[in-house]
Amino acid sequence: MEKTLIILKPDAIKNKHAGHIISRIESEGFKICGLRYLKLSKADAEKFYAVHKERPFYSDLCSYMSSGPVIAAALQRESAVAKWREVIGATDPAQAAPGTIRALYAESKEANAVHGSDSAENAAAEIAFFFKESELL
Ligand code: FUP
Repeated sequence: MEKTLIILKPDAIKNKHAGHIISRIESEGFKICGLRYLKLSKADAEKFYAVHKERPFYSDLCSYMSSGPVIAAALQRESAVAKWREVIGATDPAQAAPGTIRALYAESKEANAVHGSDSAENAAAEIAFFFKESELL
């Protein structure tokens, strides 16, 4: 069993897609190990996305991710990282396969509804960013 860290981004919450996305988490066979509803500070977002700090969109992305509440969740499943990335689709919703979460719900490359860890190693670090070990069930 593998874990991944996902975020329902501010657009998903604002557009009232959270219920649909959580339902999809369940129907795709993920177990929810941890769940938090919170608002990131700009500094939190900068820390979370530090790997992208040289990219041109970094500052706008961090402002966006701290612009409203998000839901962060730690999910478990066989091949959780790859499976979640398959379920969410490509970064750019215009490129996302039909039926994927980003094709259904994303507004743009930045406001693209959901985050998913890109490796098991990064998932462990991202889960630790949001959750204490004792908060994971
Ligand atoms: P993904 O792993 O699909 O979330 O995509 P990336 O790692 O390529 O991008 C990381 C974050 O940067 C995503 F939240 C989307 C955002 N992004 C932009 O805001 N603009 C871009 O041009 C590309 C990515």
